[in-house]
Amino acid sequence: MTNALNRRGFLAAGAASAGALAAGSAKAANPFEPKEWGQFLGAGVDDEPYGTPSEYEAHVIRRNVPWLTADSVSSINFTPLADLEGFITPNGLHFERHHGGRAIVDPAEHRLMIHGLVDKPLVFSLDDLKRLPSISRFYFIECAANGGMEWRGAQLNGCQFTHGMVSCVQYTGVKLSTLMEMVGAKPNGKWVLAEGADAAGMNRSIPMEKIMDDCMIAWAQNGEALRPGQGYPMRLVVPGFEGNMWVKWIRRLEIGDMPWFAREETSKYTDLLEDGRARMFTWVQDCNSVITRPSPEKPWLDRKGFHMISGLAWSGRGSVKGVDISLDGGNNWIPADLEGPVMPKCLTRFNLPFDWQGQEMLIQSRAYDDTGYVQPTFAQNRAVRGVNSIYHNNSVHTWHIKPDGRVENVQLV
Ligand SMILES: Nc1nc2c(c(=O)[nH]1)N[C@H]1C(S)=C(S)[C@@H](COP(=O)(O)O)O[C@H]1N2
Ligand SMILES: [Mo]
Repeated sequence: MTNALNRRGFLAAGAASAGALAAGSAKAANPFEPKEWGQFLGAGVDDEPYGTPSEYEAHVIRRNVPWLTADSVSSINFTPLADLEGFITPNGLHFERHHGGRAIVDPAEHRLMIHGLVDKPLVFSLDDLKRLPSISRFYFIECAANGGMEWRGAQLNGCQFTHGMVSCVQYTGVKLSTLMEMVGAKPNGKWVLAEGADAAGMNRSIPMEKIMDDCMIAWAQNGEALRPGQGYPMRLVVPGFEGNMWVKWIRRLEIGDMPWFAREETSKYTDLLEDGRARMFTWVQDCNSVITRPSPEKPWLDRKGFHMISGLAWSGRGSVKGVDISLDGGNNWIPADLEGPVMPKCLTRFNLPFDWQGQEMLIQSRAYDDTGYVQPTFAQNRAVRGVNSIYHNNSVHTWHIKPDGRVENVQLV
């Protein structure tokens, strides 16, 4: 029933499609004809002290949706998932979500204070933190509103907009358990209020259990200092939990015996149900996935034959265990290959070689994690949640592949 290929079949189909390219493309009639760049000396090594992408990659940028928010200061931009390879998000393409704009913080003047139910309140500079034992870990971060526009129906034509509020980098920083040990957090200190130094003064209550488990104060991502948009000089990393709790430009951690819900963002980050009640404390980002190629941005226009169906899966509860692909709107499923390393609370790439002969298809990916949780359909999510939600949409997503190779965002009811 399918044209999914095993490794051997893919090699045969791949060879055929490479041959067809050389013969069929007029532009590349003689690929060995001398080119300008082979005849003149290039720029020297002092030309660009901090490297930037090729000018031919100028379309690979973050984008925002102007009608989504009242202004661009309290707004969001999206990672161009369709153009990325592997599972790491380059720093310049990491999505940004600010409530009060991007703060420019001088690290020499910035401090992190830890106080409240502690034996010894402490104030740390960036240099103080960097002297402590540090770790480097790969984690995804996802805004709770990722996919939120899709609750009532297919909206924007592109996986950048349907799923681009997720990014994944390697963070370097100090474990919060180390800092809690230094200040001597008291046994009745069950909650931690995290507060940012930006104009929004973002703050969230986080259970001490999570803080001690795997939270970090990070000062670097992907090997270099955090970018200003990601909270330079330091941010809170709350692996697997909604992005809103990952306070940027973090300046204060207060330890208390009760949460501060009434005065902070938790009251806003809830999911309004049909009957008017709200679903709260939905901190974990449940298992989710998206096919990034083909997608509206990466249509299969150019040719029939071998293609790679490729995408990203993640789970805030642990590791991605598997991803199944449907080519017929969810009736039949084929297991995709996971591309290692597969790490907990981290993006995982999946691939499925495919021989496309111009057939119309409704393609979907459905991920499951190592807790046994399976990504639900829109119908399953709506049965429990209704359509008033903004947050936490992890429904199985559908791309409609047209006979001419164009790809459209659709929803099946
Ligand atoms: N201080 C501060 N921290 C913040 C925010 C903010 O506006 N101010 N936005 C939060 C939200 S809603 C999200 S989704 C993440 C986004 O992190 P990013 O901009 O690095 O992608 O940061 C969180 N931390
Ligand atoms: Mo967010």
